[in-house]
Amino acid sequence: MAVLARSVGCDMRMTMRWYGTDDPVSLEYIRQVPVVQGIVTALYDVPVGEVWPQASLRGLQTLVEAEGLALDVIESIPIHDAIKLGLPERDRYIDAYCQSVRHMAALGIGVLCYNFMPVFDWMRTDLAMPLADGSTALSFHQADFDRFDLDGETIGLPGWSVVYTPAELRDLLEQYQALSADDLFANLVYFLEAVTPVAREVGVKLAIHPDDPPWSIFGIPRIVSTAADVARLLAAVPDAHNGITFCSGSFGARADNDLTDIIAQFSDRIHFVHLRSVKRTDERDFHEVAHNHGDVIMRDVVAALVANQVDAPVRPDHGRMIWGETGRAGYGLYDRALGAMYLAGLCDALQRK
Ligand SMILES: [Mn+2]
Repeated sequence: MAVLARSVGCDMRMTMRWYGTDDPVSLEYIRQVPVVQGIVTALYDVPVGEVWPQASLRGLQTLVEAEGLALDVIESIPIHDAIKLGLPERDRYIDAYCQSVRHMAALGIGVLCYNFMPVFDWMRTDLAMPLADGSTALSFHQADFDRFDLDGETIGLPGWSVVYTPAELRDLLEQYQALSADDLFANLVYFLEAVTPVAREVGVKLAIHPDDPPWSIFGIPRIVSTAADVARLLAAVPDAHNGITFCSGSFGARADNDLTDIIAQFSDRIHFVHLRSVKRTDERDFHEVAHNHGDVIMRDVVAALVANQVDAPVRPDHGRMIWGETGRAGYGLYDRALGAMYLAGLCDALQRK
């Protein structure tokens, strides 16, 4: 009996995010998703700003490789607030960042997804919005967000209560509210002008993640929300190692972002791809949906990736919670596995002539 090779004809390097040994979704389960070859992960116990020890990264890589998978992408090494705020001590943290980049490169890990969003690297107002089919998904509704009370005794923001105390949050927001978008952009360019030469030297592709959601919240600046933002950033530091993560869900939360145009325009600077869909219900309202539903037309997105020969690992981004699964919001196994299969299927079909 003939054995079929996996995904004949599809060049899409499929990966899944894994949150380390505490993740309820194990590597043993991820490897059973037949199209997945690589893992996206991070060290979660290193304080922000410190060097990631190469031995710890190697330990992570060993666990991944023991399951027959490859550690393809680091998502992400967090950037210290001193760098984002442009404080005098930022150079020390940038040096540490460069050292972490060298350590991942020494292990052959070639892609680094990171973000430069102040305070919150994602925001939703509901982590388990019920959908019509009985599944749940993450959602953002501006009116709910606007009701959030910054002077409250507790942080009512879903997902952030354990990260900041209310006093810490107010203090941090005040510091960022004093920055203009151009100030924040200048701080990002300063960071990239130091890190990109190291990335080039050691062969690591930097892939900044767009803002999520792609508009300003709490009056703090956002600088990676649109195609124009991306164009400005890539032109400011023109080295090919300074690239982006194309996240269809983040860009797709704005109707004025043309996803296939963004892919075509920046194809040689897209170093990592997140694929998920959103349903936009108002200008500043959306919820996440299955990979084949909603306002992100995934066939068109995958077709654009294929047509423009984007050479980057892909992962299904957030999934819904289905079949009674519980766990980390957006990062259950089942719906991400369905997504991975759908995405790889699209790619297979589109690549066959
Ligand atoms: Mn994403």
